[in-house]
Amino acid sequence: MNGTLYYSVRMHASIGSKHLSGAERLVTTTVLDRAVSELVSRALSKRVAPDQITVTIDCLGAGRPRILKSLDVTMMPGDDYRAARIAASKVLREIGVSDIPINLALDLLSRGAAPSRQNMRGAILMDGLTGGRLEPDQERGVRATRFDWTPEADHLIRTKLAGYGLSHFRTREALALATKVVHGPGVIAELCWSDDPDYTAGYVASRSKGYVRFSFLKQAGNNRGGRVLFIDHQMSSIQRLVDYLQNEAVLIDCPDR
Ligand code: WAQ
Ligand code: MG
Repeated sequence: MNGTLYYSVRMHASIGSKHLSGAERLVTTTVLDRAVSELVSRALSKRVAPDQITVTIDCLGAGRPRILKSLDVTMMPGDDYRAARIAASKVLREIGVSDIPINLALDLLSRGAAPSRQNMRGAILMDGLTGGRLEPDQERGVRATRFDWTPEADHLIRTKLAGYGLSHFRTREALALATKVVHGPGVIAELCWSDDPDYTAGYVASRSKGYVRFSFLKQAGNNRGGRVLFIDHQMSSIQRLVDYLQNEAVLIDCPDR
């Protein structure tokens, strides 16, 4: 063996042409088969059985991934999603996002952000000043891949989040994704809530404020959700950001190590 090899593992499950679930991992050879089987179990854990599960494995070679420290988590409790959206807007404004993009983002995520009014599979890239859409494909969006916790941090973050009463895999994965994306070139902030009707939590993330988590950013039973990355108006190369989100391998470490 010539050093540790890293693999990107992506799972996508669908029913007909409809997206059902997806997830990504970044692991070394020794845990590759376990990562694959965990992702397949995930695809099978939905209430409906998928028609198709695609698992794509790409060997990224022996280059060491970039290491980023996890964002700190701040909890914003409260079960009124309207109040939470106002509070989330305030956080975004403090980070430097303008009102037009904030309101547009909330509106798009509430109604299904794709032109077909479906949820998108990836994220919207939005100009943080004008609200202009910057992602190359507005139906699909841009998916962040090639990120994961380091094996040590994966263990620590489970314990740490469990201390806040947060044991769902979604929180751990969203925190890793948010940590990667807010370090992308030109990214000011991210807004996200799940498209899963049973999962009402969401967050605003940024390098300065960390991961600000709201228990309710939508009503229970609502199946609309998504992700918006707010981009610096001065950012000249969206392609550089897309390349970072899709291709740069990033491992997330815990802050207190
Ligand atoms: N890259 C970019 N966008 C994505 C990705 C990705 N890898 N995965 C999902 N999305 C987009 C897509 O539009 C989905 O419809 C939307 O995000 C929501 O995805 O407890 O579970 O997997 O603190 O439903 C946030 C709160 C949960 C977690 C987010 O997202 C917590 C969540 P879901
Ligand atoms: Mg989902």
